[in-house]
Amino acid sequence: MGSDYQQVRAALEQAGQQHLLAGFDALRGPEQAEYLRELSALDLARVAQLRSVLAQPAGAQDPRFAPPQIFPLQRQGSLEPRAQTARARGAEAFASGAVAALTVAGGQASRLGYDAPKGVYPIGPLSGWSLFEIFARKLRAAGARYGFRPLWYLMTSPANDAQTRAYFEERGFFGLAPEQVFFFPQDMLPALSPEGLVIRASATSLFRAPTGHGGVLDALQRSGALAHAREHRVRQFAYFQVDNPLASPFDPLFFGLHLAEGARMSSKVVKKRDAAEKVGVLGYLDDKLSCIEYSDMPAHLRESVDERGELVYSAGNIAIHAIELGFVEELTRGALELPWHLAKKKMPVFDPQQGLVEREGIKFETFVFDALGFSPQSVVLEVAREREFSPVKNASGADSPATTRADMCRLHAGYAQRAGWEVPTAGSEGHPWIEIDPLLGEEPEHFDTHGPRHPQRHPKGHLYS
Ligand code: UD2
Repeated sequence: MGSDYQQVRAALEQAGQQHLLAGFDALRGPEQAEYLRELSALDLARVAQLRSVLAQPAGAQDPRFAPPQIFPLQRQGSLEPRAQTARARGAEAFASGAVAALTVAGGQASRLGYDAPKGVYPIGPLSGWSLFEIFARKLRAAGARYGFRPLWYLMTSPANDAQTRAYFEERGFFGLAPEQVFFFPQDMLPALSPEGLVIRASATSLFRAPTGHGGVLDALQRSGALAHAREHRVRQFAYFQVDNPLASPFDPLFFGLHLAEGARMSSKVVKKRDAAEKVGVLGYLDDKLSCIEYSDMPAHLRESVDERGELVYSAGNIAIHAIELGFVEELTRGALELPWHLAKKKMPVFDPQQGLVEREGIKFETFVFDALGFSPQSVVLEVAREREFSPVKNASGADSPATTRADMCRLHAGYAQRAGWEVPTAGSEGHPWIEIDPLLGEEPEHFDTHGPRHPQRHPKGHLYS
């Protein structure tokens, strides 16, 4: 055995991870070389840190949690004038080019069961436009509306980065200039067994998983995206997830309020549909704005209702944030300490004796909303679910392509009605099949000045493009 092997062996033994060399002798020469490269790249200090997280006792089961202060959807008194002023301020910020879009698209789309980057999924009810194409059109629309050239920072993962870039190339960046889109991959981390042993994915590779969307902060910094944004006079990021085609990154009200408040990170919320809905909930946790993930929320908090029978903890996180660039710079300057969240899952584990077997493993993730607690001021803006939130998560049932398409059709039918355009009659699914290109408008007011328009006839319904 060569000195590389000896070195790797010594390091693994010291870290208590020597099981990774089981079966090494049985590998052929090139495979041994490949596996040694993989093992040398393993950050054992990081692994030791993750092991210590695993050894920590679980957090308090009964957090002191209080609902957040919300800028509400139904506005009375001085709030509407405040909203008007904010809209003007947000529009000015967009026009000056100070706000760039930031999308997290590094997830594995495992619940959707889609074997490509989720952003490639054809979600347009009639157009078949992908999630990425819909967002690209929204960016172009915002650019035309406010008179600027939006930049788009798009986080991929090492597993889907090449496919994502190739897709944009093939489709001519959907009418954006290539230099408007900055792709950057997030980090991957090894998964551990419950005993803290690094898991193998095959005879020559380790099991690595994306680090959660909290990885976006580090990845912005490491990839040079943050420096690029600063050079291009970006001051704020409009953050959203790739799974929600109703997200409208450039919302003047949201950014106007965020800027007026001097907030460093702000969030949009919708009223939770019911106690069981799988969204995180925003609130003050020990006086800091936080989001408690649905799976971590104790049942008595989740189900708690007030005297009118309404949910007390109802500020559903739709994962749309305004994030100040300087805030990301500060957070990533030193060691960024977002808390780790552990995801215990059955995963395919390579065992040198038995080959691939299903075993329990643990993935380590950080969540971007945990940065809210570092922001001294934040705006929490309540928005209408039907306008801004319909995520594609599952292959069928709730939050699936079928429900998202139905929501898009209903929303667009309302816009078409407002503009006096023809709306087809509802189909058996209970909604008309209609879709409007975001380039024509994506808020009710955008349709007030439109004259009559003729749809493209589509076998299923009306596509206005
Ligand atoms: C997320 C929120 C939940 C709620 C909901 C709204 C978390 C943990 N939960 O639920 O509170 O707000 O969204 O839709 O955030 N991603 C990456 N890299 C990763 C992991 C995820 O880029 O390593 C992206 C992924 O591509 C997707 C988004 O983050 O766009 C959400 O990830 P998820 O589907 O795991 O989160 P989910 O649905 O459990």
